[in-house]
Amino acid sequence: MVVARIPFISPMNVIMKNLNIGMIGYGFMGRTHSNAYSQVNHFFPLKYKPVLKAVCARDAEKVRSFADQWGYESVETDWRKVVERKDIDAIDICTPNNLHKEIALAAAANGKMVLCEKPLSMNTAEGEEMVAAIERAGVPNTVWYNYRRAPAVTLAKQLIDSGKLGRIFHYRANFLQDWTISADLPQGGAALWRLDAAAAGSGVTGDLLAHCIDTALWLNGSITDVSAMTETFIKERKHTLTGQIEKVSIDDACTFFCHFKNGSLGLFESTRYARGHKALYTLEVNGEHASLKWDLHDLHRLQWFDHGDEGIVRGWRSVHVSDSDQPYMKNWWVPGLQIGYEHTFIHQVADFLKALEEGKPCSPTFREALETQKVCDAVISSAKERAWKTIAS
Ligand code: 4PW
Repeated sequence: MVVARIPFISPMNVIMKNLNIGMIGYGFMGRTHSNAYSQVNHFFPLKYKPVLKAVCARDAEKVRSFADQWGYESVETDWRKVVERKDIDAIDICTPNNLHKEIALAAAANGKMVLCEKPLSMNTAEGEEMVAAIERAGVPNTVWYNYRRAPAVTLAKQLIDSGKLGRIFHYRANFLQDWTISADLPQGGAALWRLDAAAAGSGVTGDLLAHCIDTALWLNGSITDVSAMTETFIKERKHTLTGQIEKVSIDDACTFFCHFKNGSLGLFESTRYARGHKALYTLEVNGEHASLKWDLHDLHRLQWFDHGDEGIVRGWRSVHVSDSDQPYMKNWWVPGLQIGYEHTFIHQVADFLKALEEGKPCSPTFREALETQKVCDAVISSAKERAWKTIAS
């Protein structure tokens, strides 16, 4: 790892070491990550300071303009150069999913830390190769499953781990959108790679349910088997790259049931055809003593029902997660004030840098994210074969 020789003092009086970031890809996620790197040291006392060293994309003019806007020191148009650069410590993979494996393997071979956008890979086989390469190289790694780090979701984890819910019976989650309903929308190319199976691997399963699965595995433990159905509502779309009408091979919608190892039942639904819903991620956990609910559109609130409350006032409580003893909140404003979606990414960078400082892994690591990939693969093959599928351990 190359670390700058000259330390400087942060506003929080911590001696800092530069951590030079080389980001590959610069779309929507490139912006969320760049913002996180820029903001993190203003709010979290950390030894490491991310430096926006290089950003890489094929279009030289567009990547230069992105670099100027976000303050990257240099640009590259070939990702292989970035992973080989001696002045880069960490590679951030923000490309479409079909490039994750190749870049991660090359980054690991060059001894770089790797932060990879979700889902980890196109499929389990690729994910296994990535885990092996990263672990062989022994480089710090993480996958950007950001919703774990919404303060109310992290609080849900604390409540479940404390045993307050008791035995868990049910876990259910939805991720609903409506942006692909028009049959005129093409597939493929820069903005629409999520609709192209060759670039994305799958549709809503890898893009949206992967988030729900990651959170579920974190909150409620392993999934043992799944039964799924998928649908592709629009069967053909023009492909942006070829100009031809081509078959659509992604899943537009997916619903699945599952068993968790702890004996609870899971129900998950995702679609890009729920008219009126733009990005509605909701989850609910029902336990013996208590239940909790969370909704991305009201991300600061955790709905909480405690059966132990006195009968005459027993009911659902809406907990506004903004007090300084609640997860991440002491680093922000004064109690009662809110933060938002972009902060989940800042929290992930803060946790990654803290883990680096302490020589610990930052969850979800590649190995942990591989578990989500296995569930996604089982879901897709269950739907295809109309059969229950066991998750390979
Ligand atoms: O990762 C997901 C994206 O691909 C996001 O969390 C939401 O859904 C917003 O855009 C898509």
